[in-house]
Amino acid sequence: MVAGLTAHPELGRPDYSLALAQHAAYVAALEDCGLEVAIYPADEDYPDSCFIEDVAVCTGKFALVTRPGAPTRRGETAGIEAILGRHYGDIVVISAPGSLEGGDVMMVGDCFYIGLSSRTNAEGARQFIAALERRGYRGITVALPPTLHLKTGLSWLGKDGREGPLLVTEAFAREPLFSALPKILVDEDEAYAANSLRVNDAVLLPAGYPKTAAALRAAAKTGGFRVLEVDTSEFRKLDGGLSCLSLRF
Ligand code: CIR
Repeated sequence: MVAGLTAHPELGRPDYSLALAQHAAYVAALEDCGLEVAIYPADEDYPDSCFIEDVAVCTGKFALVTRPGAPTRRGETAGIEAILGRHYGDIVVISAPGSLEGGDVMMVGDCFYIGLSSRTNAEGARQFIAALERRGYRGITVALPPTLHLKTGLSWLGKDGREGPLLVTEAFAREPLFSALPKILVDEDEAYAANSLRVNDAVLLPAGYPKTAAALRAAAKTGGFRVLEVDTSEFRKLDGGLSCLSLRF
């Protein structure tokens, strides 16, 4: 993973041992939230393959195998269909010239928001929306401010399609599509914390973002969740966050 893509080389090269320890703590946090976690072996040919969220989207009714927009990541999908086949009978695969990465997909109940980014193009989104609509879901594309993925800038903290706040940076909060959702704003200097993760009764938040942690703890009192901080500093150096490291279903 130390050779993964990054738009922030100034953050330095990841410390591999520390990354492994952080990954183990992340798995433990997911288990603490009541999840059963399956861990797949590293694919040494693809340093970004630890960011497994980008190669698939798991819905309640079907799974999608994506076609990553980053050329160096395209081969990561090779093994994913067999893995998804253990859990899903219905699998859709994005085909060329479409591209889509799971980091651009945010699920809010039966509606999937799809960011159009340098990794996800209109054709990839069109194929995904067609698959969603055939199964009774909705898909909506979102134009993005300059960023890697949609979920780089926001996370929906609701559960089971029920109302919940959007944890969001100022730049993403201006998007009219999200005007009806209650929001918890993330300060620009803590923007990385916008990629947090609601799992059952908990919100996982990257460690080291005190203003966002305080805002979430305040929201937790009425929001019906607890806040768990998980350190992902080494994955941040590769532009990866909490959601990127797993597929949840
Ligand atoms: C990449 O640039 O593709 C990886 N280094 C980081 C991917 C992060 N994935 C995500 O936000 N879903």
